[in-house]
Amino acid sequence: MHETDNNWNFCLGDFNNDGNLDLYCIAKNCTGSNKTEVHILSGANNFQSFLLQIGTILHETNDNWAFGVSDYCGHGNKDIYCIAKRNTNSKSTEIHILNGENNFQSFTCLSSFAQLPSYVLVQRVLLLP
Ligand SMILES: [Ca+2]
Repeated sequence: MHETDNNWNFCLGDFNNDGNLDLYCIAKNCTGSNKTEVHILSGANNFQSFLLQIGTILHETNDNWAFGVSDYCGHGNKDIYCIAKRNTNSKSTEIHILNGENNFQSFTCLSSFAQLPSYVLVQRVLLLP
């Protein structure tokens, strides 16, 4: 992995469920895909190869954003929690959850939509085109 800067955030999570924590390197802007990108380094070989490099459905982000990794939907794949801290349309801290089931190409899991806390539901409505 090349040198990084404030455009990058890092989180640990087991992407491929092999028992080794992998390193999620999140490129917020100046990405080739013009989306927030995730580059996941394999913990099985001490982070010497990538398990996934992909542009997510989330637009480019900046220092107003923080990220975390956990299985929100309970499907066994880790989701990425994208937290918008300020300058949001809702004037509140927002959480956007990228679905780990399809390599972060959708927000949350529609199957569990009804179970989402109300603040996520509000955010989900804001995300609709
Ligand atoms: Ca792993």
